[in-house]
Amino acid sequence: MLKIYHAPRSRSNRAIWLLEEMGAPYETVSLVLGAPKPPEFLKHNPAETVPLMIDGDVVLFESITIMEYIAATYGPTPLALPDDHPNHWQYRQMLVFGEATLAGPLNAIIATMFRAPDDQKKNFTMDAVRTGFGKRIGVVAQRLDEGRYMAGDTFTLADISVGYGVNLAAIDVFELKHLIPETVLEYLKRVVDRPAYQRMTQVT
Ligand SMILES: N[C@@H](CCC(=O)N[C@@H](CS)C(=O)NCC(=O)O)C(=O)O
Repeated sequence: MLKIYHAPRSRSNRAIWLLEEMGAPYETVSLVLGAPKPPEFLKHNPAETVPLMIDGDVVLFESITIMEYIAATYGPTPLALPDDHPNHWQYRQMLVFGEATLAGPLNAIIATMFRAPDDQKKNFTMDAVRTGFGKRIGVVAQRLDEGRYMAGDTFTLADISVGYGVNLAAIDVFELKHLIPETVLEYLKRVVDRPAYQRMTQVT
């Protein structure tokens, strides 16, 4: 059975959220972020980042690729827009954007806040990431001028990708929430209210 190495609130949420949306079978191995990883995990992902997925011979450790694999292997699903869909390229772009441009840079804020010495917690990188986030969230707001979701009026993998990033940024301690436009906060509520998201939050 498809196995996800999962730490609650980490990017493994994306994989489990999608599996719950699709009703596909899976099992999890619980991890704690920041704690030592088991040897079989390190063998497959020396970067030590979560998630890791193992499905037979297929081993993947990028959350967006894991979602694409799940949709392709356990679909078809309307959550993945096919190549000939008019919104396909917008869908693909926002799927990548959610991690590469939106959530990825937030790792610098998390590491600095929780791991930097006190005299290094306020630095150029923190300011640069915050300023960058303020611009990048504008892309999400612009998409919502065009439709209810990131690739039109239907919920797709791109919303799991971007929704995870917005939800992470909205955690009060990161001091980014004030940069998120009201329309994006309403969008966030729409996506996290989904029953599959709620079931995902119960997975430990
Ligand atoms: N691009 C990767 C990023 C993975 C990532 O940064 N995961 C975080 C948890 S959400 C992590 O493992 N952080 C610990 C670390 O970087 O050492 C993905 O989307 O899967």
